[in-house]
Amino acid sequence: MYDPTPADQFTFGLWTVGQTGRDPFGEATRPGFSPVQIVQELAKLGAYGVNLHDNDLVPINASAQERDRIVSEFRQALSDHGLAVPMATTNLFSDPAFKDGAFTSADARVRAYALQKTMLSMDLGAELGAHTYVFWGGREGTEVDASSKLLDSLAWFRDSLNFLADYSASQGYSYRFALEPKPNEPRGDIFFPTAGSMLGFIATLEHSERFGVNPEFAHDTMAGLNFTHAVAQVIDAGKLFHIDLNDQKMGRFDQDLRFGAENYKTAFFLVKLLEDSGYTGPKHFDAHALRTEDAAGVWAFARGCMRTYLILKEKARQFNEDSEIQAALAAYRIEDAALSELTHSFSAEKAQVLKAQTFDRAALGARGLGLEHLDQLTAELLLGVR
Ligand code: 3MF
Ligand code: MG
Ligand code: MG
Ligand code: MG
Repeated sequence: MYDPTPADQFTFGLWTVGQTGRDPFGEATRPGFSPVQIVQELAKLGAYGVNLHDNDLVPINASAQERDRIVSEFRQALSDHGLAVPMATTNLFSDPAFKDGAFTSADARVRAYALQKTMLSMDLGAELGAHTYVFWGGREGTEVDASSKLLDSLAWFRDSLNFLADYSASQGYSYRFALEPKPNEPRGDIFFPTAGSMLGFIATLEHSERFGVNPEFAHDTMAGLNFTHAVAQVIDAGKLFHIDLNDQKMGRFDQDLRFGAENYKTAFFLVKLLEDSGYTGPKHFDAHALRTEDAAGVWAFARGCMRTYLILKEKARQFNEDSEIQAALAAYRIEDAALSELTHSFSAEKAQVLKAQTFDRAALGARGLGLEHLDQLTAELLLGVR
């Protein structure tokens, strides 16, 4: 039980299980794996696919011949092991050229290079069968606002995304674009820190229907925000194009912990939201094993991400079928057909009737909602005693 299969649509990045334990204060603690080894191992574990940045697969200084050899070896491994590449993205953050941003650099040459690099990476992703293209603007931000580029940066970013959506269409690619917000790390202040700010920006794009959000559990959590609430808003906007699952202690550095490692309850409500709302896209684990781990620990990490998702999915099913929990929910929510009819859309008559209505304000305020009981039932379900 709880063994994943490709039908569960779990994916990992080459950069996630390939991470070697290097951090800003210390060297690698394990050698990592080649892309082909990663494909083999993920297939064994029951994953659906593997995602990549251009330079996770092809080194930034590879010759055209090297590139073709690496890509054809990788494609062979994918087809041998039945793994998909549903999402691709560009590394616009590692190279020093991007130290002050890619699409929002104040240097027109850097902005042009970022566009060129992204087009080539979109070609690579399309060759591997990707349908989702992610933009994480890790270096799009500032430390020094005396640089006076805030409004220009927004315009440059918009121009770049408009350009790339047209490029995609001109090539006949099927891409939908998913913009990934993050509030901090690695810049002092990153542009578009939240899902809501991405949604606002998307509405200003020429082909906004091609653009959605790629929210990440750790990103909202590091800022003390409620990730499940952010995802609900993205779903409501019809913009949940992709999702990055992991975990994080609030207020700490970017930890990228195993999914469900830290915040069981939030993870549960997130899985329940995804399952109940009928999200059918891939569930991507953007996380890595702890620095303490060797190769075996990396695969224990990967297996753990998927198992925890499936366990929480089963808990969500139990929650929906638990008669005591459902009774508590029914008691919490008061339905009134006549009032709902009055309030769900405006008419002058309805406004008049509503203005004349009397409400027992004291009784509304005095009513106990039963949420302690409901929350305890949920806790007992999650702790395995129901
Ligand atoms: C950083 C991230 C990124 C993005 C990736 C695109 C390196 O915190 O989350 O991972 O997810 O660049 O998917
Ligand atoms: Mg992240
Ligand atoms: Mg990270
Ligand atoms: Mg991410």
